[in-house]
Order: sequence, then structure tokens, then C-alpha cells
Amino acid sequence: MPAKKPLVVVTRKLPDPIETRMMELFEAQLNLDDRPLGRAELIQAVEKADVLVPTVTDRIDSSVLAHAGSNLRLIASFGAGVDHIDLGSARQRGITVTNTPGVLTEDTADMTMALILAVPRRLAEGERIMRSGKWEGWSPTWMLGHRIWGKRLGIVGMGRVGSAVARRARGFGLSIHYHNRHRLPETAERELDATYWESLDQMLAHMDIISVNCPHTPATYHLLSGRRLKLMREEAYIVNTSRGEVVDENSLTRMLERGQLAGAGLDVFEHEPAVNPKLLKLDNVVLLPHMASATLEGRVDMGEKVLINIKTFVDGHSPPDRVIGTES
Ligand code: 8YV
Repeated sequence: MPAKKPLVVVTRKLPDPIETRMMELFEAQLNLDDRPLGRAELIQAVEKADVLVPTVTDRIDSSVLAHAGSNLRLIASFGAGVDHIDLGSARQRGITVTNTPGVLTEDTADMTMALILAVPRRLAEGERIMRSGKWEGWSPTWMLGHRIWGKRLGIVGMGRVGSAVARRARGFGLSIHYHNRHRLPETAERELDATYWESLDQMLAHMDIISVNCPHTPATYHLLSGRRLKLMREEAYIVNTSRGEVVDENSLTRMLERGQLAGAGLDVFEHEPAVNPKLLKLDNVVLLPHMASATLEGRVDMGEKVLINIKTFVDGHSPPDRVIGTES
């Protein structure tokens, strides 16, 4: 008799080819209308699932995990960041957690670069003027932004995405600086032509543009605090495609309102999907709805990683993208 297929509960709608394969391989409970699950529904999901496939919009905290049935052995998250999952609780309960690293890198770096260009060059403002029908024609002194070429870019978090941003940014004539928990090997620094700053404070004080590319962990929560943001030059810009929680959004908003920073490009927010309403009123910010990794190709690659992680795990092997957990 064939072994019973594991019950895989998927919390959001995934690309069609991924859902089809999910149903072929496992007993899959899908979310075809893509309505985010409420807390009670999440609890029901962890009570019955053998494998849970959540996304960044599901808060899998210790109180949700307290309801996990003994059969829940794997959380195969659809996404690179795992800050929506209480990893300590999962570890205590012997639940393995996997993510989907690597396949979002280039898309996220592209969008970071798009924001690095869009904010100083006032791209969104120009577009809004066109749509408002208020364009009165060219003028030599109107809509002047600031040059990118020759400026200093400070990357906070030189992991996969940070390095991919550095490679692109060099092509735009930016000099590359970075702060990271660990200094990169000399060969990597040479390849990226990147200057290491041991002191984040010092780096912030000397850059024209800051790009936030580190994950959100307890150690990076408000890493860019009000105090640190104040170290930045008034002419500087900040771009964040990582997690809203890394930057103190209220302090940032206040500084942008007061002209203590030149502008910001934000794809992520501290209390998603809520956005500080004061940000919406500012012309010197470009706001995106957490879409830096949103390509069809990327989502399919992420889904394939989820499938491989689950299949490897249920076949009794260590899944390739294990964040925590023992082998099954
Ligand atoms: C994903 C992300 O879209 O993977 C991440 O960490 O932030 C996003 O770009 C999202 O997590 C999908 O769950």
C-alpha cells in the first residue's frame, strides 16, 4: 500500500505550476482566493498540517506554534526572510524551518537600483506631473535632481542582495562602501571594489546614499535608529528593500518632513501593509508595496525551492535550505 501523502497547508496563492506540482506530490490544502489567513485560521493550519508553507504575511509566533500538532515537523517558508517565524519556539518543538534564499537576489537588487536612481532623479515626481496634465514644457532649471555618478553608496548588510546591488551600482559610477557583521574576504572586497567600515556610525556620516540590505533579526531591529539616522548628511538618501523594522520609520519620516534627509526609497514598512500616512504626503519619497522580488520567474523559482525542501524532508533527508532543525 502506498504511504499516506503528507498534508501540506499553503497559506497563500502560489504560481499555478507550483500548486499543480504541490497537488501531485502531496495532499495539498491550497488557498485559491489568496485571502490572508487570520490568527484562528493559522492556528487551525498548524494543528492539522504535517508541513506548513507560510509567507511573510503570516505571523507564526510562539502563541500560534503552541497549537502545533505533533505531526507538524516542517515549516517550509515561501520567502528568504524568516523574521515572521518564531525560530526559538520552532527549534524547541523540534520543527525544521526552511526558506528560499538565492532566487530573489537579482530581482531584489534590480529594484534596489531602481530606487537608488528614482529618488535622487525624482522619477516618481516627474511621472505624477505627467499624469496630472500639469506639464508646461521643458525648462533649464526645473525638476533638477541630483547626479548618481561619482557618489558614495553605503550598503548595510553585504550578503547576497547587498553584493548584487554593489555589482550593479559600480556600473552607475558609484563608489561602494559597506558595513556588515563580518568583514568580507579580501578577494570578495576586491571583486566588488568595496570599502569596509567597521563602524556603521562612521559609514552613515560619510555616505551620499544608504541601501539597507540586511535581514531583520532581533539584532537588526531599528539598527537605523533615530540617533543613527541623524548621523547621515542632510543631502543623503536612504533606500530600503529589506525589512521595515530595520529602520525607525517614525524618526525617518520626521527627518524627511523637516528636510534633514534628502529623500527615501522604501519598498518595505515597519507595520505592513500600513504605511505612515505622513510618508504619503512627501514628494521626496518613492514608495513601493513590498514588490522588490515580485517577478513571475522569481516566484516560480521560490515555489520550486519550497517543493524541493518539502520533498527532501519527507524523503528523510536534510532539506537544502534548512534555517533550523535537525534532519528529519
Ligand atoms: C518575498 C521577501 O516576496 O523573501 C523575502 O524575504 O521579503 C519578499 O521579497 C516574500 O517574503 C514572500 O513571502
